[in-house]
Amino acid sequence: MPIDATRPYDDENVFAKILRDEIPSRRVYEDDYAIAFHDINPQAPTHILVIPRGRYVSWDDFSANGSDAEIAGFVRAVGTVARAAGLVAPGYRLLANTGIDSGQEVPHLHVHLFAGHGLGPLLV
Ligand code: D5M
Repeated sequence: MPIDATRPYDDENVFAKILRDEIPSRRVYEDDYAIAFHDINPQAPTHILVIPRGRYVSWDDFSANGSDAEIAGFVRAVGTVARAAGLVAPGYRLLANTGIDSGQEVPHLHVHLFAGHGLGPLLV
């Protein structure tokens, strides 16, 4: 069920639990601002999710209310994950579903990092 990007933060959402290590994930990266882990239902040969450590529902919430340090740290983390995975030369795609019409399901900001042969044209 898609979520409303303007709702308040829910500390029981699945990514909050992953951040607290209450449920397992296949982590590939972590620093002071972000963690990254493999998507449980991959839509591409490589499908990694990068999330901020802070309590932000969506891209909208984060871009409006995140500190400059959090925003810079998160953006750098996304790039670091892609570089560490060797994805810069072959290429990759980033996506941040935001709110109901996008189909966002988990109410903690996440950037999808897709890579691998055959991503195809961007579909909207
Ligand atoms: O994407 C939410 C994404 O989150 C979707 O691709 C599945 C993924 N997901 C959901 N639960 C988990 C766990 N436990 N581990 C890893 N990945 C998970 P959205 O943009 O909200 O539609």
